[in-house]
This record gives sequence, C-alpha cells and structure tokens, in this order.
Amino acid sequence: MPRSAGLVTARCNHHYLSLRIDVRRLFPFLSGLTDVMRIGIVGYQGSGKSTVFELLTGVKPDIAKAHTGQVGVAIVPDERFDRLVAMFHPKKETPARIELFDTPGLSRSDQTGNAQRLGVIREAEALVHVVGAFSGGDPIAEVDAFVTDLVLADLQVVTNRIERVEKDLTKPLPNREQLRAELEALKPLEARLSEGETLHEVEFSDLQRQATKSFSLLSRKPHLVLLNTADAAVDAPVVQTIEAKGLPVLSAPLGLELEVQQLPAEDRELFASEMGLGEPSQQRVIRAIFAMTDLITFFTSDEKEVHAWLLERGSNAVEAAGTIHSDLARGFIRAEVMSVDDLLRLGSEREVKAAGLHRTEGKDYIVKDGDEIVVRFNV
Ligand SMILES: Nc1nc2c(ncn2[C@@H]2O[C@H](COP(=O)(O)OP(=O)(O)O)[C@@H](O)[C@H]2O)c(=O)[nH]1
Ligand SMILES: [Mg+2]
Repeated sequence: MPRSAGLVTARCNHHYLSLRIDVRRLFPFLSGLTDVMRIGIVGYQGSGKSTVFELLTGVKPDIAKAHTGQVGVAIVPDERFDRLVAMFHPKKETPARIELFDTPGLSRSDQTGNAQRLGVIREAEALVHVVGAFSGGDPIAEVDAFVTDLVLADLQVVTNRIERVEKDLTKPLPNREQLRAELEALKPLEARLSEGETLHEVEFSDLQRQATKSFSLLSRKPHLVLLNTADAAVDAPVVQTIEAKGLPVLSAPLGLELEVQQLPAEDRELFASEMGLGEPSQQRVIRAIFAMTDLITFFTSDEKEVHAWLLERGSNAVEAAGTIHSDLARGFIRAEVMSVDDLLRLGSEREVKAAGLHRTEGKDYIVKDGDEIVVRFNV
C-alpha cells in the first residue's frame, strides 16, 4: 500500500480504534501500549459480582458465559473530558474506558473447580474484589479467605517452577548459571507466599520480574475491596480492619443501587431517598478502580473528536503515540504538548501558545496526566 510522505497531523478517529484492537490481539506484548485495561471483578460465588458488573457496564450478565467470564465496558468519569467537550463541541466524543471482566466466583466448598476459576482471574490486570456484606456473613473473614486463595494459587505456580528448575539442575545443561540465578530469584517469593503473605509489598529485582513474567501473579495484582452492603450505612470498623491489611476499600449498597437504576426514571428519586441512598456510587467505584491502576489520561482534542486515552504512568511520547495508532509510533517525529488545565483556563491553543505554555517534545518525553497532545509523524 502506498504511504503518503510528509508531515501528517494525527488526530484520532474510529478507524484507528478498530485497527488498534487488532494490533493488540495479534501482538499481545503490545498490550502495555493500549488504552483499555482489563479489570477483573472477582470474589466468591453469590457476593454480588454480576450485580456490580451490570451496575457499572449496563450489560446483563449472560449465564452461558459464567465459566469463561464476560467482558463489558465502563466509562471513566473525568471532569476535564467533559469540559473539553463543552469547549470544542466535537462531532465525536470518546471518553476513556476500562474493560470490566465478570469472572467466575470461587467456591468455598469445591476447591478443585477453583483452580480453573483462578486461571480465568489471571487474565485480569487488576482485581475488584466484591465481598457480600448484605446478608450476615463475616466480610473480614471473607477477605482473608480470598486473599489466601490467591496466595496459595501463586505459591503453587512458583513452587512448580522451582521444582522444574531444580530437576533441570541435576542434568548437565549449558544454562546452569541462568537456572541457578532463577532459583535464587524465586526462593524468597516462595518463602513469602508460604507464610501466607501477598506479593504486593515486595520490591522485585529485574531477575524476579523476568522469572515471574509469565505467571500473572494473582497476589501481586492491584486489589480493591468492594463491600457490597445491604443499605447505605458504612460499617467503619470493618472498613478500617480491611484497610489495615493494606487493601483499599469502598463500601456501597450495590444490589440496592442496581434496583434503583432499573426503576422507571420517575420513581428513582423517591425510592432512593426512602432507602437513604445518596449519589449513585458508580462514578465513585470507577474512580477508585482507576486510582488503583497505574494509568494516566492524556487527551487529543479538536472539533472532530475529543478523545481521552489511558496510558501506563511513566510511558514516553512514542508509547503514547502508539496508543493512538502504531503508525504514529513508527513514524514519530515529535509531540506538541500543552496541559489540558492551561487549555481550559486560557480558552484556546492560540492563547496557550501566546502564554508560552505550548511545548515541542521528543521521543523520550514522559507523558503527564492531563497532557493535550498532537503527534507529528511521517510514514
Ligand atoms: N439484598 C441484596 N442482595 C444482593 C445484593 N447484591 C447481590 N445480591 C443478590 O445476591 C445474589 C448473587 O448476586 P450475583 O451478583 O449474581 O453474585 P455473583 O455470584 O457474585 O455474581 C443475587 O440473588 C443478587 O440479587 C445486595 O447488595 N443486597
Ligand atoms: Mg455471577
């Protein structure tokens, strides 16, 4: 296919979006460059996972997908995005989205089936752990039990690898040094896991990162506890006890809120006030999910489209360009950058330039949350 030469201004459109998804499927190693993150909704059976999934995505859970998990999309609320839309009145609005993944619930009684279910959970990049606190039960014990299930699953993976490496080390293989180093890297992780501790707080060496890359360690994934309560009351001692374990917690009556959402619009307000419900918690929950990830938001805005993109914190301008389209990364020349706050405050790109707040950045520029970017590229 002939490619146009010269300097091209990259603005995004839906055509780019569909291409980008194909690229991600074909080259999974590029997934760090995507702006869609997959968040697993996890927990025990009956805790309200599918209720949360439906509340946040508007997608009805499909029983046929219960074993493999079901994916839906939730929009990440962002005031800056709303203000950019109000400023540009674009033909198209594309807010940042995260993928929510309703995973099969673990069973408390049937441990054998749990291995397969945990395998599904491994596909998620971060965990929203729904704890049923609406009909008795002990939420703290439930959190402990679930975390233990994650730790034991990781322990099994790490131990299996250690045993494999130890076996290989009895043979006269050429890569013995490498295997020994891998063993050294894995042993402390095994020790920690066998004490029932998660891997959240552990600072990994390069070697440990390398050695565990393919494991998708469950007890290292970002983990948010969502207490699904019977009513609007927050059980502060329970919340504090879970927070003290180092896990962020949110408490919300999600089942009740889904009921409200499904009422005819004219009945919602009355029912919500009778139930003592405040603002719906969807936005609060999605913001908390977003906060536990390591993502930032950058924007591309004009009259055609205002688009919010998600990017891993610490990514450079080329990686940001690649999020928009792989061609932009390949042919990257420079990025023209201003802060959305400046743009909104001053009212136009011209004013931002006049104030000397518009910059040209190269490949190594580390993109900041709230950057407004135009990529110049040549392919
Ligand atoms: N009373 C009450 N029931 C709930 C709540 N959340 C979920 N449920 C009920 O608990 C059962 C299991 O919910 P579901 O979302 O399917 O749980 P999952 O197995 O974790 O997906 C369903 O019958 C729900 O209607 C809640 O907040 N309050
Ligand atoms: Mg379910």
